[in-house]
Amino acid sequence: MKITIAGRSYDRPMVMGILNCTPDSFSDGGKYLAEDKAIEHARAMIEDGADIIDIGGESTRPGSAEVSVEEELKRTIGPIKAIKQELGCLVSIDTRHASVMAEACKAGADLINDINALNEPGAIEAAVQADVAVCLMHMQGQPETMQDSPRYQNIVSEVVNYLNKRAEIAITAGVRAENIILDPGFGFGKTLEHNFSMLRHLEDFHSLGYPLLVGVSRKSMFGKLLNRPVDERLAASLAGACIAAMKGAAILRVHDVRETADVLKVTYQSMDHK
Ligand code: PT1
Repeated sequence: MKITIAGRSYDRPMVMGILNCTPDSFSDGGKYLAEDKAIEHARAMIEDGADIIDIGGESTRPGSAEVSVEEELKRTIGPIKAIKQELGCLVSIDTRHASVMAEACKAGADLINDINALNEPGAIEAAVQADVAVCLMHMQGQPETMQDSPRYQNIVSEVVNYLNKRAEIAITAGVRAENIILDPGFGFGKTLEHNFSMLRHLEDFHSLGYPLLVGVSRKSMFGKLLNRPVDERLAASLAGACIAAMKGAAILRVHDVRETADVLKVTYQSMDHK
């Protein structure tokens, strides 16, 4: 599916490189060192083939506790400005907080990536005001406890219906349909079976007519299936990226940009789309 972000159009799957601006990602050398390292990492990902840099100041992995908005702003706004200025690439802000969305877009962010699908009061208004691309993701529960006992009658139809509802609500409030991207939310309140059902039936998410973003990189769905620690999930993550691309995903959110870019080029070249 053709996708346009900030006036740039793509008909092949895009690579979104993950840039964690959380203190555990960098040694504690103070704000400026952290910012330098963030830019350096972003530059390396662009050289490796990333189309978008996804900047996040709050970990949302299972078990993570919330951080304050002030802290999130401190961690993300500097890097967004610097990366836009120095690298000129597409930048995405990974946040659930309306004020972070607004500040990030003022600083130059081209995409709002919200794991909470614009549910925070003020978030829809921030997205309307910024008029940037916005990714709506499905999550059951909240990161701290979402893996305790995920439950669905029918995982695929429930997630499809939820995303459809959130897209409708956003559009009614003034978000332009062309700006909407949907994400099933792999690992967010889902068991191994739930995650693989969603991957198996990824085509069903196209019925809504929006581009899909998929984030499976290094996730515990692979760790559980293969009994591998997080630093030994590259092959599994690449298989996941290939499958998602073959099933029409528009954006892959990944840690291993260079390897994924190769996989996506081969996958795209082999696909029946031209
Ligand atoms: C995602 C995503 C994200 N994932 C979007 N944004 C994370 N749009 C952060 C595990 O099971 O998939 N889509 N932002 C990271 N979250 C997780 C969740 C990391 C689960 C790891 C797991 O290991």
